[in-house]
Amino acid sequence: MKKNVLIMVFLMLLTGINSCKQPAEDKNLATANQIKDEFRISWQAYKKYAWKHDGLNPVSKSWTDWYEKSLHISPIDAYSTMRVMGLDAEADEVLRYIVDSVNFDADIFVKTFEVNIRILGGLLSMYQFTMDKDVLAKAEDFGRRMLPAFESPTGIPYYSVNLKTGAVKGERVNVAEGGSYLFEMGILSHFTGNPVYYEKAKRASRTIYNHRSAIGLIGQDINIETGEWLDKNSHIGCCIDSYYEYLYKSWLLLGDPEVKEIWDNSITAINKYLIDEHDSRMWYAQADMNSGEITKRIVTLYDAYFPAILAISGDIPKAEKFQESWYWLWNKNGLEPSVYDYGRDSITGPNYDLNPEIIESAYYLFCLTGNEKYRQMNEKFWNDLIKYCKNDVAFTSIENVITKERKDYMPTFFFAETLKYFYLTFTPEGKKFLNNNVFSTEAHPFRKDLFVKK
Ligand code: DMJ
Repeated sequence: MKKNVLIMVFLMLLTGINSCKQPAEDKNLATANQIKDEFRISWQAYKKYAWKHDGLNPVSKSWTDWYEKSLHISPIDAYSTMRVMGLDAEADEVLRYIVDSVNFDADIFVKTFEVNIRILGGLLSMYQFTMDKDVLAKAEDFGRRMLPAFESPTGIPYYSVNLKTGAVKGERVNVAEGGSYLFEMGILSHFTGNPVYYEKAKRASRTIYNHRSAIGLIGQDINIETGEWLDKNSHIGCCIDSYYEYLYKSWLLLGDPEVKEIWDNSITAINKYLIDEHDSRMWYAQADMNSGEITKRIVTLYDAYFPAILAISGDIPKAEKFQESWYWLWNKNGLEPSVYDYGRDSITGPNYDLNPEIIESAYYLFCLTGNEKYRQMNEKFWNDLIKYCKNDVAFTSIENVITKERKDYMPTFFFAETLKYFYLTFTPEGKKFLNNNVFSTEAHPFRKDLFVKK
């Protein structure tokens, strides 16, 4: 009898101890499962209302194609998230569809930058998950169709290229459009053994770097035929962002020391001239590339990728400080506006299009600092998305973060990036995943162990 009582007390104590630890872990797992369920629901809506098209319009329950012919961007972008979430049946269906039914021999002009990060990046990541030679052949076919864009006098690609004829258009590009190819084209060269892709990408990035000012800053827009700067505003945000992102990430994955040197010199100039403490918050301002004088105290929500880059490149203090500013901005309205003038405390672009950057940075900071507050940030962002952006079939972009008026579009990066970073924040494998992979700017993950050892 006495023995039974002792066993019972012991069991009660054990349950008590567990119940102190378990609820937080259970809650995180439940959130990860909820995110996965929401992915599945949105994917079903895409399949029901937009299958074979580029994107879903969740309010009108219809579809959008970017060009005269569909490029199947949603499934290509969604694939790697399906694999990360273990949605293997959905992933296999996409794989079969892309291999058997998709053909890029289309007489259409496509935006070189966008198809690189979404289509080429998506296909390369599909290849990495499957090692299916047919997928690599698709990726190489697509990469080959992009190459004519790089035949400009400076080596910086034209704004758009015709996938069938190789004709090109658009001499004015911003630096993100002109210099964000090192990663995907480097991976394509690595997988195919053909160096031409990386060489073209590197020439483009190097040309941009070589046009830097005496104080080491670059501008925003450039003429790719003459190399003349058409917009001399220097910043880290929208329209320059992934140029910087790919300097560091490409070095991390592919190990080219010349690219690391460009990154090191660039980040030194960025931190020297663009950091702007304003109302006790830290921002990166816009400045004249020649004088370094601040020209605008404006940020775009794309700039929120920068805490993630600062964090993986080792500058945790600045990453944390900058992320705090974004968290503050999000909490003003419960979603973040696309353009914010922090100098005047005024929203100048009120839309929010389900963008991932602030969520991506919270995920990186959670993994790299271990601080629970970053997971809580993503919990807050997730709950706000559920509250303001979810409708009866999927999620939709927001016209105005103050009124919460809705648009009728779910961008393809919502599948590729936003839901992936949310999920990885809450699943127990999330930290290890960041440690073992480098994400493209579209969040397609690539395993470090398959590439160059530095
Ligand atoms: C994505 O398509 C990519 O991350 C790109 O580099 C810029 N941002 C969008 C999502 O906001």
